[in-house]
Amino acid sequence: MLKVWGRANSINVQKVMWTLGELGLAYERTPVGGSFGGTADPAYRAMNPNGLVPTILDGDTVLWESNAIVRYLAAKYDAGGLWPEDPLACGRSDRWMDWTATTLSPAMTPVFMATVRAPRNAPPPEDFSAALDKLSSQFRIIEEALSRSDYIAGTRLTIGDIAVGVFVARYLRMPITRPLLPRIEVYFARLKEHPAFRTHVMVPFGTCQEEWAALEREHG
Ligand SMILES: N[C@@H](CCC(=O)N[C@@H](CS)C(=O)NCC(=O)O)C(=O)O
Repeated sequence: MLKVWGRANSINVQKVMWTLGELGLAYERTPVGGSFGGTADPAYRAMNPNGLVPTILDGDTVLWESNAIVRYLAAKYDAGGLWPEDPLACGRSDRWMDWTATTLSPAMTPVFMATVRAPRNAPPPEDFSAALDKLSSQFRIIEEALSRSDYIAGTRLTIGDIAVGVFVARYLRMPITRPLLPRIEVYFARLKEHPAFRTHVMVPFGTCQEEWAALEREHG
């Protein structure tokens, strides 16, 4: 059976779990990382030299890097579905995976750390407002893309939605002020129609470091 290592509230683990759920594949997940530790163990490092989560084992194949894992699972188990077979359609979806990794994630991290991950009552960092503006401007790019199609690259869920969707779920649930983004709201509602998204991505993350740690223990 396919094995996954990673804690349930990691955004990168969530991409893999959501994909597995969409594909209906059986899996066994071990909570690793965060307060669970385990990522420095030599056995874990032998699989994933980065000491990060997620890592998967499919047969005798070990893979790390969440986007690479999503691409692998989609191409192997759902070519023509989650993995668009037409090269152009695939590129139009796949580009969002790179974009989230290189552009959206770096913009999201400081805001997420200052709100959800900050200790209770910690004052916001001085540059918080600029970080929030920068993050909002990235979400306006998604808002614009969704004026052309129901999903990020067409009429159905594809790999790009897995990468964008986890960030949308995080952005819309963080305790922050957001601009009006009506298409993203509709997109979020559409993603929530997917049972695997509800199960693996709509995981509570708490509003401060203390709550986060408690939820992590509860959810694995
Ligand atoms: N580029 C990597 C990033 C992996 C990553 O940064 N994972 C975080 C969790 S989201 C992690 O392992 N943090 C340390 C920990 O959880 O102990 C991927 O997409 O898989």
